Amino acid sequence: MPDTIIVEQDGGVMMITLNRPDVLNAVNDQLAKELYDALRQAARDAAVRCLVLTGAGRGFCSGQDLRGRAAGDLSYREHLRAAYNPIILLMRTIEKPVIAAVNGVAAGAGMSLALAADLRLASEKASFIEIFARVGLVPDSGSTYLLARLVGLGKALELCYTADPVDAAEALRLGLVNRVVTHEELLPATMALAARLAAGPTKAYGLTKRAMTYGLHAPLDAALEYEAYLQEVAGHSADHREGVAAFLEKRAAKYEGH
Ligand code: T3D
Repeated sequence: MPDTIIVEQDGGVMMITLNRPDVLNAVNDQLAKELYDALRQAARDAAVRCLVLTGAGRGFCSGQDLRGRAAGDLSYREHLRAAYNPIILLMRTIEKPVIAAVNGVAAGAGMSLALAADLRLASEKASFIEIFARVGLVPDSGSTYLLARLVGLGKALELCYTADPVDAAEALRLGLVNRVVTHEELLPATMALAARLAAGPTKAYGLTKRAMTYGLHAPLDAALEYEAYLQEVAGHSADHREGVAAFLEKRAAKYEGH
């Protein structure tokens, strides 16, 4: 049983709650491992068709546990390779929608975790801080890659140089989050969206994520070719057959995710 996260399943939705509220869900090695294991489990389990990541208490995640590193630990490079990079890669490649429900501060690698989700819903109490410069570090865990793609290079560098907090309203204006809701509405709104996505054509969603990710760094001709290839795959799915049948029969589609 994990100790630093809570894993709950509601229908096709798996919710993972980072659960070290006393330190705003700072990431220690145990949390990193438990989070990675939960994501792996979700990736393998066909019954999980959407993931939600949130934080317990008043924070989303304050990044690396600054009390957790000791002399004799792995080098920074090895630590990132071992603890963070596998989580970020898995979040970006898991072929199911991943939603971050950002309930409070998301700082440092905690902001990177939010950025690695497909969609971000934010409470009005959420804030985002590329806090690394305050402790003399480089943004990591995907922040240098993901932030500029969301808000543009100039804004991304400003946020990283200043390490100033971005509140929820500004995050929405910048395109850093998809939606801002009241604090009380955050989980209901997130779960409603997650349930809707979990009832969708999971196979097609997964391929969409793969194609979009590929398209971020591919030339147009290669992206078009890759879309055509993935459409061939989607075109043979049961969900595609069901979608067309539902249209012709004038009824709602009942997707099974394959
Ligand atoms: O391998 C490697 O190590 C490299 C990887 C690096 C990845 C990174 O994420 S580097 C960045 C690490 N994170 C930070 O520098 C953030 C540190 N936290 C803060 O600056 C502030 O806590 C916040 C701005 C996030 C929130 O401020 P505030 O005023 O709302 O809360 P607080 O009072 O500072 O924090 C509440 C408690 O949580 C407090 O403990 P206390 O005094 O009540 O016993 C605080 O010490 C603790 N806490 C918050 N963040 C961390 C933490 N404890 C350990 N590590 C933390 N990251």
